[in-house]
Amino acid sequence: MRILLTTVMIIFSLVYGVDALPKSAANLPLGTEAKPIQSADNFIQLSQVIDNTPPILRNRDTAYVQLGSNDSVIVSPAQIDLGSTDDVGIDTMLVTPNTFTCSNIGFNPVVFTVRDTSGNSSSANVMVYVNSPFVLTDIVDTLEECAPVTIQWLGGCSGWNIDLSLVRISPFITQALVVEKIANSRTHQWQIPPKVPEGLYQFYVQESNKLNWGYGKPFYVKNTPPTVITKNIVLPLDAQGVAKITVGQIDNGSNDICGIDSMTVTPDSFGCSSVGVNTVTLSVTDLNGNKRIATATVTIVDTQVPLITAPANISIPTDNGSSTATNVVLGTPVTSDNCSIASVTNDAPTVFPYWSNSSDVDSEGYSWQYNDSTANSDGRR
Ligand SMILES: [Ca+2]
Ligand SMILES: [Ca+2]
Ligand SMILES: [Ca+2]
Repeated sequence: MRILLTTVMIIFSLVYGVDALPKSAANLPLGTEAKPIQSADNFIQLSQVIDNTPPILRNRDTAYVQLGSNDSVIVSPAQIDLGSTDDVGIDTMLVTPNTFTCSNIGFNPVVFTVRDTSGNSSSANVMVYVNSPFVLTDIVDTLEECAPVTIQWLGGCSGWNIDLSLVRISPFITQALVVEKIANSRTHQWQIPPKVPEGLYQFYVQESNKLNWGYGKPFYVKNTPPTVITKNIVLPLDAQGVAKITVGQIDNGSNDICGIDSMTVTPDSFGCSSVGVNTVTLSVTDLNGNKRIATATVTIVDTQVPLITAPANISIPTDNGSSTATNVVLGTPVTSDNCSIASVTNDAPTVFPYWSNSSDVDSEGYSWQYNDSTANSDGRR
């Protein structure tokens, strides 16, 4: 009978394999290794090997994770495991704790546990580094100085204090040009500051605990000179023969997005020699030191006519034996003008006829003519 059973089991094993051993062997506890062994007396025995060996851990010392858009993250065992093994089989892997939020920014100790199918387990202390990096959304490739810009970023936790910096990356400088502190926001309206040198920049966002940061896409800051608008003017010389202009008389609304630092006009002073059309240059400099010029015309006019007061009438005797007079000294007229004297002339002859009364003098007398340097004239008898 025993021989018969043995024969049946050997045949059974050969045909169906170990898994198909009789029910009493197949239902051995999980992790039990069952194999047929032939003993000296030709009997089949069932040998049980109990799994007392815990899994062999292979894991990271530190796992780095980022908070999601809901400001939390669940760490999976796969983010820590590097291929842990077990002689029989792994049943479960656990990370405890496995859920992190904004209050866990930085290093967090966790326990990584691997359990085999027999209930043996191995554990390791692991650090989970939680951060919430900023991802700045793209902005345009080029921004003009002083241009308004909307900066938006993902990441970070609500309520964080943010340092927003404008960083020049080419030509490289080590310091952020501008730092603004922003509370509790993921968007910020800003303006490219004035006096920013042209170059490649990027925005840099950093949370005040310095653990979380993010860069935006590089963009070029371009400086542009002002828009210069002029107007032409007509200007009279004053009583001293001088005309001065100010930038306000030539400027016709020049502007710059950053604001204007200074305006000059040259030349700004005119004299009698400038009567006519003159070209002036208006130069406008913005707050960033960018300069642009434009010209205008200043037409100088001399509206002040010269004044002449003829010398007093004179009565002289005729030359001896003659009815005329020669070598008459007429005197000097009194003249005035804002510009210089071009000429003082009279139409008196060298030989004066005889006039018997003053009415002849009034009707027949001679005139003085005075011309100023700007071609104005005055005449007096
Ligand atoms: Ca095991
Ligand atoms: Ca400008
Ligand atoms: Ca004059």
